[in-house]
Amino acid sequence: MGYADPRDASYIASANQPHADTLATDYAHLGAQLERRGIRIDDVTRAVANFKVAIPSWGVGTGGTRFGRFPGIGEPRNVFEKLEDCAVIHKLTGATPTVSLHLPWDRTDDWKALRERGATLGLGFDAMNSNTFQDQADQKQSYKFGSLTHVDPATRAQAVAHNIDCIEAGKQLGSRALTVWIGDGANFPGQSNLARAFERYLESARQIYAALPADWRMFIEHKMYEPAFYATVIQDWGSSLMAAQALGPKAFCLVDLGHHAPNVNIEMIVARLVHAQRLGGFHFNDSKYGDDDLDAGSIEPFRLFLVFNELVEAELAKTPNFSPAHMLDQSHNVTDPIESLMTSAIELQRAYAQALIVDRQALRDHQSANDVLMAAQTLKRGFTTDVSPILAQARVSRGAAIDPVSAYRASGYRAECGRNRPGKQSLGGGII
Ligand code: RM4
Ligand code: MN
Ligand code: MN
Repeated sequence: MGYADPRDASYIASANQPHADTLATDYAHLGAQLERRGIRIDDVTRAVANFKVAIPSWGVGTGGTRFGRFPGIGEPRNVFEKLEDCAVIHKLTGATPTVSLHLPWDRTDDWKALRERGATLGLGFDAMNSNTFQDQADQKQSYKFGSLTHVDPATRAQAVAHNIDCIEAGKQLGSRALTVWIGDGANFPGQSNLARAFERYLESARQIYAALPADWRMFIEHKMYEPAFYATVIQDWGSSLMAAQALGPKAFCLVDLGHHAPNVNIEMIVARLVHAQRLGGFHFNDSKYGDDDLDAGSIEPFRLFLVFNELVEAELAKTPNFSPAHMLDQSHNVTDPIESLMTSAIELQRAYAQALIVDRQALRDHQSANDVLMAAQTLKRGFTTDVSPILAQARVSRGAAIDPVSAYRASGYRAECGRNRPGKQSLGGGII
């Protein structure tokens, strides 16, 4: 099988060629349809083309579950190889110009070289993620019983120092945010003093916050359970918001869609955090039961649309301090991670486009008149419109692919990685 670099502009242009006429027809048809609703299709396309989402560095390797992991072909073996894969995703979708790193997983002794390689590939660096939910070989104190909230001050100090390290590395990469998710909590009632653990969290988080450069933000990520199965210290948006408000104006809440109980109304959480001006950003993914980390929009696309509906409302309301970071946080256990990440980035753009084409004036009028049925129908009409031609046209405007997955498959990139990345792949269980 031949190989063509899918990041090459002329490769993408030739892959687009057979689809160009169909796209022009479909786009014109949708344009006429939207015009009857008073919407200019090119405005929507432009907004979609400007939509960006960060790729999680840990998402380009094949994931697993606690029962095992089935490695894929040619997985990246270090952060430099991860960047290569991220560049494929970005060049083919035009939607993912940044990468979010996780330390120590992505540690390198040359941050400058990494930043330069990123720049060459057209990639920058989004939020840095700290990891105090696993022990590393060279570490003095164990996180078995917690990190930022541990009862032992030495363990808390070590966890704080690691977060400050992440900020230092991020500064060299041009990142401007730190995401803190801790697994701290209890597996049994009585194991931990629930009130004191939160106080210890605030005390540790204050030290991290103090190390943030002036133009950085700190994202506090809540999660209901796992690995703590009885009580997690930062378990929901209430604790997250209290912590953000206690820390100061650079602290924000991060909503990972998979970190809630099934059926929780996430779009309402988004609306409340927008109101509090503390919505820092998202880890997008999808789930059926828990923190499943499935591809965004693959299980509950309507929920994703409703989240984007709140974001569009916030944009239109010109909410102060509103610039949520968009990041994916997924684990690809049975698909090619590059294909899943491209598809997921596009699903976010789809939800955004669907929300943009909602007739807002009609919606307001129906809401004011208490016309429940028409309000619901007006909102849903955005969701039921096939906006695919807008998404494809937005990609074309960025020099990206009309059909990213088929262009990627035809390039032979994965097989080429299989040849260029020999060596033993990890066979251990777990999410990494
Ligand atoms: C957690 C959480 C964090 C991610 C880790 C790998 O469940 O979602 O954001 O860094 O997983
Ligand atoms: Mn997450
Ligand atoms: Mn998670």
